[in-house]
Amino acid sequence: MSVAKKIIERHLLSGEMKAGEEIGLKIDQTLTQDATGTMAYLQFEAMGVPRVKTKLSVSYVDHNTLQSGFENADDHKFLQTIATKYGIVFSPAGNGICHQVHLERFGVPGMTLIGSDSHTPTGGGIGMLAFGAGGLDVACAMAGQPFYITMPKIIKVNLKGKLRDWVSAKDIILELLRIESVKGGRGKIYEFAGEGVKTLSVPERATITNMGTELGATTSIFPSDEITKDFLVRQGRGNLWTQIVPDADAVYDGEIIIDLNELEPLIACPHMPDKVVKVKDIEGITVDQVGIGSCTNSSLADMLLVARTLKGRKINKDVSFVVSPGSRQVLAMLGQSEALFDIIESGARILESACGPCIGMGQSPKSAAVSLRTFNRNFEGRSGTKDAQVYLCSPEVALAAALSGKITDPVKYFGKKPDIKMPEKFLIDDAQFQQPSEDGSKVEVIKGPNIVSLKQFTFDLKNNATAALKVGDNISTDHILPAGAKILPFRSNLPKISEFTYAAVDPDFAKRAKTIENGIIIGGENYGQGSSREHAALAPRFLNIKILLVKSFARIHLANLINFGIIPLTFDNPKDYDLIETGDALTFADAANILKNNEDFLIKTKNGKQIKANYALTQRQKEILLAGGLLNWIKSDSK
Ligand code: MIC
Ligand code: SF4
Repeated sequence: MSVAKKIIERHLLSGEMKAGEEIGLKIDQTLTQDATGTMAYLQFEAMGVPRVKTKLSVSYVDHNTLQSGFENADDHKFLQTIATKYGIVFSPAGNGICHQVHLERFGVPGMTLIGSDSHTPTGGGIGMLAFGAGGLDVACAMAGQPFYITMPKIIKVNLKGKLRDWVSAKDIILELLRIESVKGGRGKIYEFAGEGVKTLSVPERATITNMGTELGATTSIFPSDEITKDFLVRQGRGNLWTQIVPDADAVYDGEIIIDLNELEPLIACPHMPDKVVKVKDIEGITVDQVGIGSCTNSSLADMLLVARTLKGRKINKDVSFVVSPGSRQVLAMLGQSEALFDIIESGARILESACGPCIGMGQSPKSAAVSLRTFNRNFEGRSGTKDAQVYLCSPEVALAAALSGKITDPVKYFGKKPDIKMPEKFLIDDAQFQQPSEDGSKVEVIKGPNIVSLKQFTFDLKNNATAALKVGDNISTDHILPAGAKILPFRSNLPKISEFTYAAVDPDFAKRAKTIENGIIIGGENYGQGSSREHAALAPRFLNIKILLVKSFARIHLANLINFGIIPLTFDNPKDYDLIETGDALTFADAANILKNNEDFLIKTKNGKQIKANYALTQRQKEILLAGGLLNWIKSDSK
């Protein structure tokens, strides 16, 4: 058996480990972050469970840390009080980015983890089976419910050889993105194996599993081996290590071979993480901004590389260079050595240990800027500047650009790579994690004015709907509901945030949708890729969207649509996409009856043509839709 199958088998509550079948998994740990967490905890609260039933649940504040109004601070207080009430560890702002901190202080090989953030598979770097999910699915897991997924195919990524100097883990995942594309990973777990695995440290592995998300993968995982043990020992958690390696005769559903010796520095061009080219092929482009950080490249190893490389050098005067260490531990350890001094002296701007520029929480680049970032997403407008050209690359490539002012191949630019020595022991100080109170019954949950109560939906679709919007392929949840410093503070306020739905794609969408009783959105391939934000389903539902009809869906968004009672349909014949335009009136038989009786979903277009739509839903998912969403279903007798 593969590593992934071994862990799935140990956590299987329902279904069979056959690719394509629905399986229910027992979840050991959960994590949330503040941008999705407020909604997740409101939903958990509505379930009426007195205390979380997981082995460990952690609530992080790392996204909405810019407090330019009362909203984010209201959310933080709510999260702190609800955590202590219900048995959740609270990690306040300043502690660091959830995935980096979880790896350092909480991750355990062989355990299952779900998080209300799409980059939760970062935990795969330490041998966890970790999934991104909508906030409501995380709330359910905290209440002791299974987590349902379609059993993925397990793809072996066979790493051969060893990386050369200035080529890094980021280049491995960029290479995989080049090969597989942003939709290539759907329905798959990428399991890393082969000789090359032994040459990669836990943070390097985590860089790779983190960005497996950009492939659309269900998750990605590395074995738990001696290197994992070494990491845990240095973190003072060696007792939690267990070996989990594939059997010698492990069977996989496919194999991809990457020869690390042959890899060169790579870079993803605007505006998709899979638009990957060799750095040397686009050398010379002038760079305005460089950012090093985010949950994919903010570990101590990354930061020490930055410090050692910048020592005695100065950042190009035309480059705005920002560095965000991933956690308090990383920042404190930089402060203990000369490393922080070397970074500051080079001309860098040091940011808080948080998501920051990765989610447009500050540091939006200048108009039409070229920005090189070690982050994981470069969707159009995500930086906060609509016409910015954002490239994704390794810290090595970012450093060469920050110093030279141009896109530059670091292999040629730098000569020998500095030797980075990791400390024997990490600085361990867990004082900033707040443990929940023993008896939560007396704890008051504080809800400031930014926390707006949940809205309950019902299934009220009959036999007609109007096409409220038509969009193309690879629509991300950043397109559906943008993030950034101006919109993120309304994540706990559905009526307000829904006004921004599709704002950058069609500024009139929200107003128009509200006037339609039953709306349909028409989409292309891989609809809903990217972030796990359930607001990308909730806000459209609030605006009366009842059906999504697309060529194909991304996994987390599909689950979120069902959770909030939106019927997810796919074109039986993708060419029928051309038969519907925005504003068209569409008719069909009674929608509830179609679902109940398993009938074909036949849609009559404005011109009288008939379109067949498919719905690959389990009985459980149909019941959820007919109940008006997961929260209603959980509370109803049908469960
Ligand atoms: C992101 O990287 O897009 C986010 C912000 O971390 C999201 C979660 C969110 O939208 O709150 C994610 O990746 O799921
Ligand atoms: Fe935060 Fe960016 Fe990571 Fe999302 S991808 S969790 S915004 S650092």
